[in-house]
This record gives sequence, C-alpha cells and structure tokens, in this order.
Amino acid sequence: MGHYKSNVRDLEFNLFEVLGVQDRLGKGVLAESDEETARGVLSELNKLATGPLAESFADADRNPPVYDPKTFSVTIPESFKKSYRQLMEGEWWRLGLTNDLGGFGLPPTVQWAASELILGANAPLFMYMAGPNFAMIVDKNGTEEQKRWARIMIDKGWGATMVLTEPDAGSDVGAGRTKATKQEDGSWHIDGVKRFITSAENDMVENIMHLVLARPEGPGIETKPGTKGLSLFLVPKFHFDSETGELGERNGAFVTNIEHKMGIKASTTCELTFGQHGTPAKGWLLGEVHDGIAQMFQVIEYARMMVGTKAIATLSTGYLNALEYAKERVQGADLPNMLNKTAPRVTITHHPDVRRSLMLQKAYAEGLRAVYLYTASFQDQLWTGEGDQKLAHGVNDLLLPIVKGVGSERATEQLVQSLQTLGGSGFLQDYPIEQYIRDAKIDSLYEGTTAIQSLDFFFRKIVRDKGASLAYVAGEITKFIESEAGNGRLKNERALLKQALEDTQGMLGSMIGYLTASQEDPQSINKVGQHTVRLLMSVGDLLIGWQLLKHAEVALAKLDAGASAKDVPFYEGKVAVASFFAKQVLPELTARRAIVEAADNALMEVDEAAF
Ligand code: ST9
Ligand code: FAD
Repeated sequence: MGHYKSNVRDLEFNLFEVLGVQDRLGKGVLAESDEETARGVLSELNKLATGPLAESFADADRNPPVYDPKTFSVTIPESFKKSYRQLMEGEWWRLGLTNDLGGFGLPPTVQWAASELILGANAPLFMYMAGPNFAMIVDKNGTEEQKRWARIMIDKGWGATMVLTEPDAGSDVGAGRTKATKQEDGSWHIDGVKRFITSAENDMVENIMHLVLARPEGPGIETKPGTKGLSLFLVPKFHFDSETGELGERNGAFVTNIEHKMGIKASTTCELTFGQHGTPAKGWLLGEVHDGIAQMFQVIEYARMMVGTKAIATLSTGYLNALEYAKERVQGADLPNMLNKTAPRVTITHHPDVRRSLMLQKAYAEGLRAVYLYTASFQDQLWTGEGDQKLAHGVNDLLLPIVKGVGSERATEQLVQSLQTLGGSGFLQDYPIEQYIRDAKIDSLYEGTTAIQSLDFFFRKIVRDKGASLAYVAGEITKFIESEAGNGRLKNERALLKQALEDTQGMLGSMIGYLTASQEDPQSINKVGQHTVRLLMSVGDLLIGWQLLKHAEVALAKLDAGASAKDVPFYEGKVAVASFFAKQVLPELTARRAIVEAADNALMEVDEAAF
C-alpha cells in the first residue's frame, strides 16, 4: 500500500448528500455528465492516486530534481516522470477545462473533489499540470492569435508558470522591477530576475509558457508605480510557430538556479532570469491591454483554491494514517485502571488524549473539506451561469482566503498532531507524516502568506464589499441555528454555534470600529492589523462548526431512515465530530472576542530593541 489514504466516501457525501451536486448535472454546460459520471471520475482517479501517483511521492522527495547550470536545465527523477506520464495519459488535465477547450463537462465542485485526490497523493504532479488551466486564462483574455496559442498549449501538453515574485517583491508584488520594453514588431523585451518560480524548468514537457508580470516602459508609455503599473506578458521558453506550435529558437528566459528546500522537493522552485544571457527574452502582452494584476489575479484565485485544497488533502491523509496507527498501537492501560499494573494493555485509541487529538484532526480535515466544497458550490454557479451571479462571485471571493489561509494554517498545526499520534515512530521516514508536514508548510506561505490572506479578507472581502457576502453567509448560518436541525438532538450544539456567530460578529464589530476611528487617529488601524489573522481563523472555525453540524443533520436523517451497516459508523462519526467541535472548539471564540475588544496599541509602541 502507498502512503496516500483518500476519503472518497466523504467526498461523495459532500457532493451528493449535502450539496446535491447531481441536481446541477445533465443540463446546460453540464449536459454531458450525470451522477454516475461524477462518481466514476472519483473512483478512477482514486485508483490512480492511491497507486501510481502516490508511488513516486517519497522517492522524488529523497532524490529531488537536479539542476545543471551549464545548460540551465533540470532533470526530474524517473519515478516522478512515470507518475506524471500516467496522469497526463489519463487526460486528467481536461478536468478543469471548459467544454470548448476539451473539458469533461463537470462542475468545479467535482473538479476540486477530484483534484483533492491528486493533491493528497502527490501535489507537485498537479502543479506541473498547470499548462492547460493557465491556457484557459490565456484563451479568456488573449487576442485571436493568443487564443490559438492557448489551444497549442493544451494540445501539446506544455507547462506553464505564474511569474510575480522578485527578491525585493514578495507579498508586495507592486515593488517588482522587471521591465518590459516595446519592440517594433509588437513584441516586448523582458529584463529582470524573478525568483521562487514553480515549475519554471523541467524535462517532462517540450515547452513552458511563462505568464510574467513586468513593468512596461518606453516612449508613449506612462510608467505607473505599484501593482497597477504591471502588465502580463506571455513569454515562452521556446519560440514556436504561431499556427502549428512547432518549436523554434530558444527564448532568453533561463532558469539560473533552483532552490533547496524543506518540502515539495519534486516541485522545482526556480530563479528565472530574463534577457541577461545574450538572448533577448521576448514576450507578448496578454490581450494587448495593460491590465496585468487583474489578469494575474484570475490565475491567483485558482491557485489559492488549489493551495487550500492541497493543504486540506494532506491533512486528511495525515489524519487517516494516524488513525490507522492508533487503532493498532498497544500501549498502557485504560485510565480507570491506571493503578492496576497487571491491567490489560489497550490500543492507544482508548486514551482520552489520543481520542481528543484524533477527533480534532478529523474535525479539521472533514470540516475544511466541507468548507472548500461549499466554496466550490458558488464556483459551480459561476461555471453554469445559474443563480445570482453577483452573489456567487462575492461569496466565492469571501471564502477563498478562508480556504487558503485557514486550510493551510490548520493543516500545518493538525499534521503535527497526526505525527504526535504515532509517538517517536512519527518522526521516522518509515511513515509519511514527517514529509506531509514538510510538504504542507509551504501552503501558508506561497500564493500570499496567511497575514496577506487575512488583510485581503478584512479589507477587500468584507469592508470593500460592504459586508454583503458576509451577511449572506451569516444569514445562512442563522437560518440553520433557528431551524429544527437534528430534530432536538443538536439543540445544545446549535446554541454553541449561535454564541460563536455572535462572538465572531463582535470581533468584526470592534475591528470596524477601530477602522472608523482611524479617520481621526491614523494609528487606530494598527489595532485592526493586530487582529486580522485572529478574525480569519475565527471565521474559519465558525464555518467549520456550521458545516460539521449541517453534516450531522444530514447524517441523523440518514440514520433515522435506516442506513446500511457499512454507513452507520460513517454517519455516527459525522454526528460525533460535529458535537465535539461545537463543545470543545467553538467556545474558544468567546475568549478571542474579548481579546479583540480589549485591543490597544501597546504592541506597536514597544521599541524594536525590546523584542
Ligand atoms: C505563487 C505560486 O506563490 C505558488 C504555487 C503555484 C503553483 C501553480 C500551479 C497551479 C496548478 C494548476 C494545475 C491545474 C490542474 C488542473 C487539474 C484539474 C482540476 N482578488 O489591494 P490592491 C487585484 S505565485 C482579485 O491595491 P496592492 C485587483 O485587480 C505568487 N483581485 O493591491 C486590484 O485592483 P482593484 C503569489 C485582486 O496593495 C489590484 O490587484 N503572490 C485581489 O497593489 C490591486 O489591489 C501573491 O499571492 C483579490 N483578492 O498589492 C502575492 N487582491 O482594487 C501576495 C488584489 O482596482 N500579495 N487584486 O480591483 C498580495 O496578494 C497583496 O495583497 C497585493 C497587494 C500584491 C495584491
Ligand atoms: P515577505 O513578503 O518578505 O514576507 C515575510 C513575512 O512578512 C511574512 O510572514 C509575511 O506574512 C509578512 N508580511 C509581509 N508583508 C506584510 C504586510 N503588509 N502585513 C503583514 N505581514 C506582512 N512566486 C511566484 O511568483 N510564482 C511561483 O510560482 C512561486 N512559487 C513559490 C514556490 C515556493 C516553494 C516558494 C517558497 C515561494 C514561491 N513563490 C512564487 C513566492 C511566494 O509567493 C512568496 O514567497 C510569498 O508571496 C511571500 O513573499 P516573501 O517570501 O517575499 O515574503
């Protein structure tokens, strides 16, 4: 058996028993798919993920890609190449594409559920598969000629990258200095050094299309500072025939180093140098419009969802590995027998603290899965054009920093607990959890750190949105609280959820107050800045608590209706985990609210020397 333990049962529960995705299928752009197709995709992909894709997971970590500075090239380990070939041959890259570009005609909920399987088995494989998806963005924004390039990218299975970061421009993308100078033939010469660029070099694809942010300059061009002065350029590794895609000369974008890092070692993290090795790096302005940051955010939104799903996928397999170990590991006696030295030894699942930890891991793994799939259900509406598009857009935007920020933070935190469940064995490379921790840590860093997610959440997704999308979600939670969910059996839990909603609203209210006060006292905004991550994590807990209780409601109904013997423990687990989370986690929000309400700026006044 490979390392990867998937949870297809829970994916199907979310899709078909909670979200009712099957009702969307069979019409409009989803005309070609039905529930059976969707289940079939999960089942097929699950076989691939738990088998061939997971196979190279450890090997590619221990024998990472090798960089050759003489040729600016990278050699990927054979084991990983084999997994990649199988993924590409299965044409799984079609999953995320629209019908006109050759997609499978499945909605984002199913796409993300399927993606979880690849991301949990071997996330770097998924990241190398960016070409077709990024081509979709080229197709959406490009000129007629660039739309043709998009099809070439897809047909030929080219790789693609998103190129923003520079040594002095990480979170602050607008500080980027890479420049673009217009040429007489309409192309641009790119000049600068980008760093930390994922998949910018590998020997698995014949060409790579770099999507590069650079600052245009030259006669007649107004150079603007910040992100609004950046444009998006298509910069291929090799030039190609615009009609046939046949490869031509090497373009002047060279990978000049790859990083040695903590995890996701199979994924190359590259320094990418443009136009500084004797060959100009030619690029073409996407859509011939200077709208780079907005265009790049179409890629970023997709990638943030991916990063959150990757973290949650890893947390889930970490939990299931820990659970399997705990069920077999015999150590110590039951606590009530602790003084009896001859009492029978029990599996560690008998110890209250192990149970507490396992149930918390389950809560975050399944709760966060529910949150990302709930988010994807709004993407479904955007995909099909059904429902209130403005609302779907707003709620999806609101929830993305939760999926990405909370997903990655809780995954990192709870994976450490999964390792703890294995005791000293968890520290060994005999088990996958130490690698999970190393591989998942990146998720709270790239695609915008957690602090950046929290600022985005508060300032853009709540304040700038005038609270509209948040009010919608809060309204849905209130409806649930006021419902008869659980038919009397979830009453206490619904009361705890009500308190959690009030606490979160209290936190937000105080923060809005500090923001308003900053019009008179500019320093007051620093009180907001001290607590945006706390707010993000708290809203995350609120949503997880709500989703778990919704699941419990469905599970209770199934149990009442007489579930099959196989399903009974699954549904009982849903009720248990929801109740546990409501009782043992949600009350923490009351303390967090008190902290936010008592905010002052003492922290900001501490002299740096005193740290
Ligand atoms: C990175 C890559 O880290 C990591 C891994 C990549 C792997 C890729 C692989 C993908 C795999 C694909 C596989 C497919 C397989 C398919 C299989 C099947 C399914 N939302 O607030 P302002 C825009 S990459 C939307 O003033 P500042 C907006 O246009 C590096 N748009 O910002 C706005 O204008 P306006 C990642 C947004 O203060 C404009 O920006 N790096 C949003 O100038 C300016 O906004 C980062 O993420 C948004 N949330 O700049 C950087 N926000 O307001 C993190 C902004 O008029 N830093 N815009 O609408 C930030 O995000 C900063 O907040 C900042 C600040 C740069 C935006
Ligand atoms: P910094 O921005 O220097 O941040 C340092 C610390 O300060 C962080 O804790 C951050 O939260 C905090 N901080 C910074 N600004 C603020 C603020 N305004 N308010 C509060 N806190 C703040 N980039 C690409 O363009 N393409 C890629 O494909 C890509 N892949 C990557 C792969 C890997 C393995 C890695 C490590 C990075 C990758 N990146 C990529 C870059 C990544 O997106 C950046 O590392 C990330 O955006 C953070 O930037 P930074 O590392 O410069 O950190």
